[in-house]
Amino acid sequence: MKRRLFVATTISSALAACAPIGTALNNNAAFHKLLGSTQGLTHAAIGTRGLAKEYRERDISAQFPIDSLPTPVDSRYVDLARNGFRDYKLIVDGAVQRRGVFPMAMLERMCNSTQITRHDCVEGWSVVAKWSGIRVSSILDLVQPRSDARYVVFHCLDKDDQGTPYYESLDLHQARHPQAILAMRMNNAPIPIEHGAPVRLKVPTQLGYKSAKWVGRIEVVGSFANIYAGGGGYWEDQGYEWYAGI
Ligand SMILES: Nc1nc2c(c(=O)[nH]1)N[C@H]1C(S)=C(S)[C@@H](COP(=O)(O)O)O[C@H]1N2
Ligand SMILES: [Mo]
Repeated sequence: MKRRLFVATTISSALAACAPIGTALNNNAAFHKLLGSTQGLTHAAIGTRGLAKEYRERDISAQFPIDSLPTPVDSRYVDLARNGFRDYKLIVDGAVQRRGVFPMAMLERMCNSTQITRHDCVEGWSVVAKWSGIRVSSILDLVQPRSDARYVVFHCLDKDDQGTPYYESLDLHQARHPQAILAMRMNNAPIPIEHGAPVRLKVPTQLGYKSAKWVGRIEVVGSFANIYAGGGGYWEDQGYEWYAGI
């Protein structure tokens, strides 16, 4: 137990110290195995209690790379975009006491949480941006997860070339982290289409792949075992860690 705690602490401080998460490290199988073996413990120890560092306006990066599956091309998304997303509605359903339908006007009224935080992509780049949005916890307070609820799944509107949609998930504790927001604004403007308009998740305490773009529906579930390949996320289904804490 003592040894595991030591290993977990060493990993978390190593990660905190290396600003861009290095590709070499992340491609290192031994590192992944180590991280996997301490995953539960690291999560319990530091995962959701700490806050990601908040930066100043002058730290905002001039460029923010685009790094994802292609922007959705289906007619639903294209029509929404053409209309400035005025007809967009966020659906929140699953293991909730009150299914939620949040039209754009309501989301805009709820948009009251701002952060300037760093985005760390697992491929080795990091950038700072300002995000404004709605705390995921505020959405959860409204729909009220049932007692069997454990995870919040974010279903996205983009698909890969096999037709598999992007998705991500957080457990309820991570979803209630004060910096976990459904962002609607990036650097003082509506989120650009290529960065996930009209609504994307921003989770600065975890690696970039958790910050799902183009969120269309949120599903609260007891287990994600039966969703797509059961890994809890598009990249997790291909072997990435579900817990992606920084
Ligand atoms: N819907 C969706 N969200 C996504 C992705 C994606 O492919 N599809 N890629 C993830 C990854 S790996 C990163 S690093 C960030 C990149 O966000 P950006 O394109 O705004 O830089 O989005 C994340 N969210
Ligand atoms: Mo990424």
